[in-house]
Amino acid sequence: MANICVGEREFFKNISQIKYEGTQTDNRFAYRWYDADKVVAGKPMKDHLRFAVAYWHSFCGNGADPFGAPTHIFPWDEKADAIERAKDKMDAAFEFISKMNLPYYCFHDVDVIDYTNNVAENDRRLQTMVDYAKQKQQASGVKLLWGTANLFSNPRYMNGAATNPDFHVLAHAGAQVKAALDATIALGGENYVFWGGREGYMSLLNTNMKREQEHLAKFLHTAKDYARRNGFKGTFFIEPKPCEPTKHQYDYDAATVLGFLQKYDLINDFKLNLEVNHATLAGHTFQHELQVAADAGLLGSMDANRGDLQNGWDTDQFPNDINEVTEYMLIILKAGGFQGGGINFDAKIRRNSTDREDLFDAHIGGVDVFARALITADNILQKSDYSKVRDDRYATFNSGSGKDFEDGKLSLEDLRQYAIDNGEPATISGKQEYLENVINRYI
Ligand code: XLS
Ligand code: NI
Ligand code: NI
Repeated sequence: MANICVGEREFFKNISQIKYEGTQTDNRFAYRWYDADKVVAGKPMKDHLRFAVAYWHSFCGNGADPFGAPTHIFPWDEKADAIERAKDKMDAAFEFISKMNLPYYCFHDVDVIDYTNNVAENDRRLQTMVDYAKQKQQASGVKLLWGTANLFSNPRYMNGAATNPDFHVLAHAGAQVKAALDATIALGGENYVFWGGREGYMSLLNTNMKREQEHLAKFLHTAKDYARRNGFKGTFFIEPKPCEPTKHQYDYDAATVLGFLQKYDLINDFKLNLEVNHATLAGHTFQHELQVAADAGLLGSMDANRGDLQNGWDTDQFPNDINEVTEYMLIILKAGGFQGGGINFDAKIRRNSTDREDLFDAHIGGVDVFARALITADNILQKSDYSKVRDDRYATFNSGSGKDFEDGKLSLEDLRQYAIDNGEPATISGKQEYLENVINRYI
């Protein structure tokens, strides 16, 4: 439960704290499904979901796109002095998050304070804002789910950060990560994210892919060692994405990152932060990415959003499809939840969603769809034969020759003999439509 935390100016006027009112309420500014302390599948909903608000989309994203100027004109962006402006923005952020009654936030260094091209000055600026954030966290009870460094917006990163062919640029990335780690540690951040938007290539003609990937691994080791030496106990997350802004990003998808972490001996410190719209950009469902991570024991956290089914871009819309999200929650519940992370709304309201209250509608919808999906998925697992239908498909491996095969006891000749002895297999249904109906039945 967050304490409402309004700064000198109230930015979201006439909206009080969002509370659970149940499905019958007519109040638009209420949760219909998210009842934070209600116990589902053995623990309170808030402990399953661990919602976070993303600083960048909600308080920095101004609606500008490659074809047009900003449409979201923020009152917290008015003052001339960078620190004063940053404090107003932080007041707005904590007012919003505490009014939403959500437990966490996430930020990039440059979301919190504008950076210059002077490393020492940037460190000072961030430190000032860390001190301010500490007060805000304490007053509101809102915590930092993860911090990160933006290694993609500054023009110096146009050829990559840790994978830049110029060591000089890599060193600047190191300076930035050091400061962002210091900030995360100082604020009690529970995790730290690496998303490598420019860690990839635009053309292989000018790229030594092997060397760049080795640099990336070395960079991650260096950052990890620094953070551990300085007391960081949390988890490092890699956030996969196949492309955009680069043509090809090295952290393409969950399976690619898994291989990378194994190859470079990073698997014990790093887990995955998966994002819905990144999965679909990679040509996967989000369920696929979740399952790959869960099976590898790497399901760390998720960035919640959705893409556009027609154009396939990284549109970062707020999640609202209950069928889809129920399928996510089935996998997350079966995996035993997130390892260290939670659900960060890496989503933005549309360019033409220009009312201040639109940000509330967006987050309320996102929170409720996950809460409802959690309840639905738990019901499916408790009350339906969903798990049994799936398990039963593999029943022939539970005993006899199937079990022997799993145990590595059968040769190819043994398989041949079994085929001869047992004739043609019977046809067995995969039951997909039935299982799809089960999902709908419990929604
Ligand atoms: C961009 C990413 C980014 C990361 C944090 O597509 O989702 O926002 O989550 O750097
Ligand atoms: Ni993204
Ligand atoms: Ni993201």
